[in-house]
Amino acid sequence: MRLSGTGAIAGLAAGGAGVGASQAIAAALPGTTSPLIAVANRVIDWTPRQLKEFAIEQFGTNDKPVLLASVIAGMVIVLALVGAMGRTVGITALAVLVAVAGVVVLADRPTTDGPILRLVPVAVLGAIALGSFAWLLRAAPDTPAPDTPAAEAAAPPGFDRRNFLATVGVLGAVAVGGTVAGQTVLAPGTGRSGVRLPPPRSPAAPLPAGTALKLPGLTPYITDNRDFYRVDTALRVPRVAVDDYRLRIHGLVDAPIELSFQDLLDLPLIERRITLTCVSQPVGGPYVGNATWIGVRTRDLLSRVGVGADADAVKSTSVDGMTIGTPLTVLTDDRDAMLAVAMNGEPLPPEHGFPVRMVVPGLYGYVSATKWLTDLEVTRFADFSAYWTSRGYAAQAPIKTASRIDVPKSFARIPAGRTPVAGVAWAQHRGIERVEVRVDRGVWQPAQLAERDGIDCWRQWVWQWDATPGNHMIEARATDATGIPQTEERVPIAPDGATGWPGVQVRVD
Ligand SMILES: Nc1nc2c(c(=O)[nH]1)N[C@H]1C(S)=C(S)[C@@H](COP(=O)(O)O)O[C@H]1N2
Ligand SMILES: [Mo]
Repeated sequence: MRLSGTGAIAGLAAGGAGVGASQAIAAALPGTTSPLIAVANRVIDWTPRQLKEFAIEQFGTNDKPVLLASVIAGMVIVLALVGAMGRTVGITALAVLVAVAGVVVLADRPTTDGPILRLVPVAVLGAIALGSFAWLLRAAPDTPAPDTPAAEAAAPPGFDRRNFLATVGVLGAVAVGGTVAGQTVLAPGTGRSGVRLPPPRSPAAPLPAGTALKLPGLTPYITDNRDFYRVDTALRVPRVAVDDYRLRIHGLVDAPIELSFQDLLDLPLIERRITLTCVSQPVGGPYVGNATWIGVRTRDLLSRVGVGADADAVKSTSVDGMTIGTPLTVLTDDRDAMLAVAMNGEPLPPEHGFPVRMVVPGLYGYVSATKWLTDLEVTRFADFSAYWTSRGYAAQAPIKTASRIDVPKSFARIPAGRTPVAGVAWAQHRGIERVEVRVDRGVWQPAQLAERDGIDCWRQWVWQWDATPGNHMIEARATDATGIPQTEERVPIAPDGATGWPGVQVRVD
């Protein structure tokens, strides 16, 4: 088959306009689903775990833009190819693609809305893409006959190049305009700026003096919201309107309840500093942060619904369909696990779970920190498999004792003489008791620890080193307050968290 450049342009413009229009409609009409996002979600779900881990490691918080860009690049290639196959084949192939997108939309992560409404954007996409493609190529022959002169093949009789390009221009404007409008003016409001947080009934203990060593390059003791790591599978940050927010608590309980956002704010609020860590944190990695959270104790909520005797887990679900399994014990003991509504003094930022997320001291995020939370089901571990558990991760995952060297940076060049080696160490809900440092596999030296601020938070540490010229390897190891050391053994992040001593290589002049 000969491929036609005119057809490729027509396919791209027609498909692009369809996608742009569908993006605008999906944003403007609540309850509808964007086909582009549904397809990209499917790509995330089907991506093998190792590739996801690779993406998180390579792109970190930028893994979503990278994925979306790949999906769009793939779409551009497919549309151009489909168009290049000419009018008849192209129309058929486009129709098949639109039908597949429709199936993907229907199979997308759960929403409460009916199938007809959800299919509106993909239906509009199909109508625009097929209609404008057929219109653009109305005068072009399917495939130029092999003996057609080149000039004639490019511009067959009846084909008006100027008209063609003008139509392509209009379609391009729909593609870009629709996508941008869907992302901006048409995006629904969440009511976040109107949220008034009541003062917590049980405020956090005052921050002890000396929790922060104030060394240049050392991670701040409290992580700013905008610097806080972000890890999730949400391609687009879910936008939950506070007024529509409902939290269901049900399952093996005496009396299921449904609460609005205001209902939660009206309950006694607690304020606590808690360090979160991702299981994807490689040794020395960035996926750990410390914040002040305000929320409702899960213990209060669970005692209100009355938990059945045979339950041992809570399965939480987010608006974007993430499922997370958490042991009932950690949600009902005295560790102050909470449904958080505020982070560092403001309503949760959208990326960190607005309006409500779970925060549990001592457990990795994937088994505890459900963002955009809407459903708590009291159940048994034997009766369900949560998102990451189905992908080879452990069902239960307490945070392992760990430390990180922030200063000096790896491969730094530093002058000889006295120089600080410093970092953070964490072992949430057990507390950090000791950090040691060694140079070139020499004797372990005790580091000085910053003031302790409860066992649920990380601790900064520093060790003064008399650096001598040459290349050196600095390592650190922490020990928690129960005596569990950070092990030297290197294990990967799956199934329940990486271990190993962090090390930095430096050159002293
Ligand atoms: N809805 C939802 N909640 C989620 C996740 C997710 O993918 N979706 N990821 C979890 C993981 S793996 C971690 S480590 C924490 C990260 O929280 P943060 O992004 O606020 O740092 O959120 C948890 N909650
Ligand atoms: Mo995580």
